[in-house]
Amino acid sequence: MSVHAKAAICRGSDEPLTIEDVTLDALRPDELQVRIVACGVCHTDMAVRDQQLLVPLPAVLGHEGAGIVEAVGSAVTTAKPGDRVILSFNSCGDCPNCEIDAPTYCYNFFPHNWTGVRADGSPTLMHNGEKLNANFFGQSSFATQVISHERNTVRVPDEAADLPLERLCPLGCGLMTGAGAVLRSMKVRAGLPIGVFGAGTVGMAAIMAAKIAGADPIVAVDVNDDRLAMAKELGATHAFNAKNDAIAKIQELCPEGLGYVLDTTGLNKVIEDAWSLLAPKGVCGIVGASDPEDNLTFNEAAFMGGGRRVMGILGGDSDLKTFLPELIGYHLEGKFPFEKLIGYFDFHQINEAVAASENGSVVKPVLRIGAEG
Ligand code: CXF
Ligand code: ZN
Repeated sequence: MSVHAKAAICRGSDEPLTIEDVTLDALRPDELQVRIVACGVCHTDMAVRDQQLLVPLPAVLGHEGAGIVEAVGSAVTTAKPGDRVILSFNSCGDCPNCEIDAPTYCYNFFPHNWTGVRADGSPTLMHNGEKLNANFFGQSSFATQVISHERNTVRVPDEAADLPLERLCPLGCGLMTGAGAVLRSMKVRAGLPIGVFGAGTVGMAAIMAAKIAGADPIVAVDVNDDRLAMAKELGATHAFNAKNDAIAKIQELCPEGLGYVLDTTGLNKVIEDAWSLLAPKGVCGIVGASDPEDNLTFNEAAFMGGGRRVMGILGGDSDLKTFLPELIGYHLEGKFPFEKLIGYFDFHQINEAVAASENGSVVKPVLRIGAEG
């Protein structure tokens, strides 16, 4: 029997998203049917809408879904109907990086996440009797029902039974990316200074994680004073407005240099300035999406002489099945209060939610798509 659903269809930057009727394909053995309760809005959704990221359109986007499992394929063992799950990116499970539990760098990331169809080329969604691009990050969660895969579906641990899915959903992208950059990719050491450039979801998650790691001082840099105030609430010991001599102020605060800098802006000038602040053996992590034409320039002597490193980071090196429960654990202990970033919208307000993300009025918009109970 076909499963019918409502999904927000994206046709490009000239048109608003529209919620329309769609039909799900039959489940494959390693797939799950999930009834979506909520989904976060991430800048990567807009990058596809604007075709900076070439997922084919029209398509159903959304990659921070959370919901309740309705049905599972014959080979699925990690979740069963009725389970509460968080959805994240998909990966192949067989390549050299998946083998070492580094799936964000899956050799086959593209076919498993960004082609609009399954890795074998088959569609997961139909619209008016025709194939509709979906399977975005193995989910396409701007929809009431989705197909996900065993590898990108994480069961919510029982200890978190009281936490609403509408709060947990952004763990699957922005939050794990920022926290993972600090805790997993750069492995920030207690007592060393860190600078975080850009105070959006990723930067704020990095600041909370830097506090968990014991970094000191924790310096936030942004152009928006309200964001800087929030960064201080979440763990930044210092916050400087980039328009107001932030680099000189950081040099004054940490004359020996910073152990770590993390760029979430993707802007060349910001990355080069941040890199110039590093102490010997300092690490510059880059998570911000940049212009594909951009190249960075570093002084080679300072790079080699001080043993400095520049590290590209995808998804915070998150291994989903271990890292998402770890982050939920910090949240339950009160150390990862990411609920402060979230603003809620009803599903039909999806275009308002996208606007709120783009104009910066809400750090992490989350769409309420279905009831939890
Ligand atoms: C992604 C990039 C690839 C790994 C998971 C997170 N970012 C999405 O916005
Ligand atoms: Zn994302």
